[in-house]
Parts: sequence; C-alpha cells; structure tokens
Amino acid sequence: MQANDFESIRIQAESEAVTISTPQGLEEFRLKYLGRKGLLARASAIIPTLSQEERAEFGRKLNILKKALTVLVEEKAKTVAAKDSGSSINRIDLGLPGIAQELGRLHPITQVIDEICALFTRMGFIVVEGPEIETEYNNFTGLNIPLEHPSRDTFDTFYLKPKTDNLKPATKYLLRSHTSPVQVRAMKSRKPPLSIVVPGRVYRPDAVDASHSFMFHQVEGFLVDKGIKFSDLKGILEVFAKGIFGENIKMRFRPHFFPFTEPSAEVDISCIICQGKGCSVCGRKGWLEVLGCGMIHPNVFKHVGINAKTYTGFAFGMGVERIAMLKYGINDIRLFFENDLRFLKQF
Ligand code: 2NL
Repeated sequence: MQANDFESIRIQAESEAVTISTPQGLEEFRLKYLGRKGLLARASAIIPTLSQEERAEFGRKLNILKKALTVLVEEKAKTVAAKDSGSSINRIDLGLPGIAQELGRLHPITQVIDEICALFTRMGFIVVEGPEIETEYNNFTGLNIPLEHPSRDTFDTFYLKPKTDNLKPATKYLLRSHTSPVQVRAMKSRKPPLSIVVPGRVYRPDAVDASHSFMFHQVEGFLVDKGIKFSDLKGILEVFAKGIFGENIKMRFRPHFFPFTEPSAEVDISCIICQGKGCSVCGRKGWLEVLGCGMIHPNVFKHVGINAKTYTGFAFGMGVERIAMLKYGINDIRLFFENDLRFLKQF
C-alpha cells in the first residue's frame, strides 16, 4: 500500500457516503471500511512488512484516516436516523380515526333557571341579579320578617364576622338566605310598574342530605302596578307551571303564611308521575308542592318607599333544584353538586 493510498481511500469513502440514505446502507459502508475484514483492517495487515521508520509514519496516517471515517459514519448516522423518524412523524395517516372534540353543555340547574326565566320574560318580566353577601336589613327587615323570627337565627342563616370600629353599631352582613333582597333593592331603586324575576344562589346552614344543601338556587319574582289582584298572580303562575311541567297538569293554591305577603299561598301541581292518583314521588297525595306566593305585604311597600294605597303587587319564590328534581325525577339533590359527568351528561 502506497502512502498516498490513504488519501484515495478517504476521497472514495467521502463520495460513497454522500449516496447513503438508509441505516442499512450506512452499516454496509461501515463494515466495508471499518469492519474487522474492512479496508483499513487489511491495510494494517502490511505493518509487519514495513521498516521501523515506515511503520511510525504508516500507523499515524492509518489512525488519522480511521478517525476521519469514524466521524463520517457517526455524522451520517444522525442524518439517516433523523430522516427516518422525521418521515414517520411528519407523514399524515389519513386512515387513522380523528381526535373527537367533546362538546360542553350547561349544568342542568342553569338550564332550568334559563327555562324558568324565559317563561317569565315572554310575559314581560325582566331578569335582575344581585349580590350574594347582603345586609340583615335587605334579607329580613325590609321583608317584614320580625326580629324574633327563627330564620334570623344563626342556625338558619350564615352570618359574616362583624367588622367593629366601636363608634357605631356595625352593619351585619350575611349570605342571603333567599333572593328576595334583590327585589327589595329593585323596588327601592326603580319606579312601578315593575315585573322582575330574580334567579341566583342562596345559602342556609342545613345539614346536607338527599333533599337539603347548604347552597341552592332560587328564582323569585314580583309584579307591582295599579290594580293588581290575586287572580293576576294565579294566571301568571298557571302559564309558568304549564310551561315547565306540561299543559295537562292541574294546579291548586293552599292558604299559607309568609311574613312578606298577605294573603299567602303554597302552590301544588298534580303529580306528573301518577297524574294525581297517588304514588311514591308525591307521597300518595297526588300533589307536588312547587312554590310559595302571595300579595306583597303593605309593610314591605313601606320599607321600599312604594305607596301601598296606589299600588298593589304579587310575589312568588321557588327552589330551582326542587323544580329540576320534579321535572326529571331526580331523588337526591347532592347529584347536582358532585360534578359526576355520568349524571351531568344526561341533560
Ligand atoms: C317559597 C316562598 C316566596 C316571596 C317569596 C317576596 C319578595 C318580596 C316581597 C314579597 Cl320583595 N315576597 N317573595 C313571596 C312569597 C313566597 O317564596 O317557598 N320559596 C321557595
């Protein structure tokens, strides 16, 4: 082997390397030059035949060539591997199934609130909302709820820790126990005629069970104008109840007591499961209680500055969870708040 053979091997290898495009081709190339029976191995076989001085020069050149070819194989391995994986990553397989995008939906309670509000807005009501933290005045006093009324008790209302500055008696704040304080605000800030529905969250420190939750939703509403009668209340509530539960239901008004209305009534509908015959859902009574209502008490008008001699009005209130449970035959209120998609996806 001639000294300049090293140079021709290097040139030959470099031009061959350019054409390599597969891992297989690269392995063949490596074996041809660097393998145990490769060109460089065969070249080194002649070392014993050389003189002492020639050996040193030959060995040095052989090592340089070996290093150069090793680097060449390593570099080439990178591009061959990159090309290989790149092609499978970037290639789009149109035969694969697509990635389904889940459609979101409104919570069943939100759906029922929207449905209730839509029935009332069709009859000319507007929707108004208000704060969940309220004053004792708006939640109780303005609604003619007396100081000794049990609903004011700390067992029945969540009170906030008072801020005391020792100079004047601190305003007591609480989590509203019904949405009526929004109606008090609306009657104070607007002039009749008024027809308003108020949806929202309310809070009561009840022990949680199948029919109680410390937080639930209400829709309350009221209408104030000249000459409003109890029969107007009955007509409006009949349109509402038939809209939610179907045209075939019957309704009845039972006398009741609320401090904020006089006279007051509770409203039942004929059981939507047994049509009034009596079943386990209605407790064999044939009737389901759906809401409370009445004619607005003159003391409430006095608190909000509406002249009770000129104006009359009615008001009503309902629990949204209760309406939703009756409508869909749900027997446990906790299902609404557990965020279990198996339940929620049914609506
Ligand atoms: C029920 C009973 C009711 C009202 C709520 C009301 C509000 C004002 C004035 C007068 Cl500002 N009344 N709201 C009236 C009667 C009944 O709710 O059982 N709710 C679940």
